[in-house]
Amino acid sequence: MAARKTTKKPNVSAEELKQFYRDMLLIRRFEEKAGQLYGMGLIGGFCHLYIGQEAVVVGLEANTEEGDKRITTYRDHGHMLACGMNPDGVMAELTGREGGYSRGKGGSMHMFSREKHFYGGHGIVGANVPLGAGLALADKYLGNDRVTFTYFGDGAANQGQVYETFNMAALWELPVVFVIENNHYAMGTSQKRSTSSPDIYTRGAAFGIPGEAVDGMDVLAVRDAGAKAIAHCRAGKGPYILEVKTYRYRGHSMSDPAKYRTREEVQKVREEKDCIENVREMLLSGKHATEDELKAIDKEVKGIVSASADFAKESPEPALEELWTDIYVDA
Ligand SMILES: Cc1ncc(C[n+]2csc(CCOP(=O)(O)OP(=O)(O)O)c2C)c(N)n1
Ligand SMILES: [Mg+2]
Repeated sequence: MAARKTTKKPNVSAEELKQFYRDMLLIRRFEEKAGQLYGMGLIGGFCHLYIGQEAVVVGLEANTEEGDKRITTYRDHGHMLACGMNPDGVMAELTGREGGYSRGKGGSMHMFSREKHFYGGHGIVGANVPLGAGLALADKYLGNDRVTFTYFGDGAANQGQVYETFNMAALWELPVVFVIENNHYAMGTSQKRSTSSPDIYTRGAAFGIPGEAVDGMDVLAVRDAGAKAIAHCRAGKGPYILEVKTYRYRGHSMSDPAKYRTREEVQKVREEKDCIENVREMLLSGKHATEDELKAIDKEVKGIVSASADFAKESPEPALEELWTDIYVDA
């Protein structure tokens, strides 16, 4: 295996590093299981896996506080787990069961948790970006110092509504971190074929929004960039753009012929940059954890994921009457 680039003197405790390892592994194993259930026909419709991108949400969640908000796209299971939503409820929603976060009526792309301040789960590319600014506007109006994370992709970053949102967010100095998860592809279209400038983080310049790019395969780099972005927003200085350079290992969705890139390209990133392997090596080489400790974490994670799959299979399908609920708010 090729040598990995590791941060020389990481400013991180053994506990924090182990937590990162565990949280990223939970997302990866959860997504692998979701892929299996999809293959078995237990998950229907669309399903977009987050495998490869785990360091983005785990790194950014590290500095969040109670009441901070997050909103994202259809590639959303990792965000849910990272903000502490229950894997059972997420998996049951994927299988369309009553025990799911939307009582089985939302599926992969439409889950929400008021408790964890997770506002979806949105299938329309770019549409969650103005909604994220709206969440931040609510906090500004209420006069608290909460921050909203609005996640979207490199493809979405080419949409007009993103720039309308940048304008208003800057004008109103909204506490929103725009997180561009640049995995270099929008479905089968590479960034090179679709995007005039490779540095998406500079696109806030016209609105006076500061931005920076960060290595999204390095959870510590993401954590640190996130801390800076959050501090900026919490201090009332307005929005911030983080372009997180990442990579998805699986197809765009479960039905992706994967003809737009080579297996070798994917393999190379996996071997040289994988965010979980990076942390594993840091833990072992820095003697922050033993092989046995890591095995225990792997076992714990596997247990949580397989319990979530059991829960999702055993939970009943929603009753017919559920068709008439959750349409309007009860006044
Ligand atoms: C308005 C709109 N146009 C097109 C689509 C179809 N579509 C779904 S995902 C996607 C690609 C988006 O890529 P990106 O923003 O880079 O996010 P990623 O899938 O890489 O996470 C497209 C074109 C859609 N869902 N909504
Ligand atoms: Mg993309």
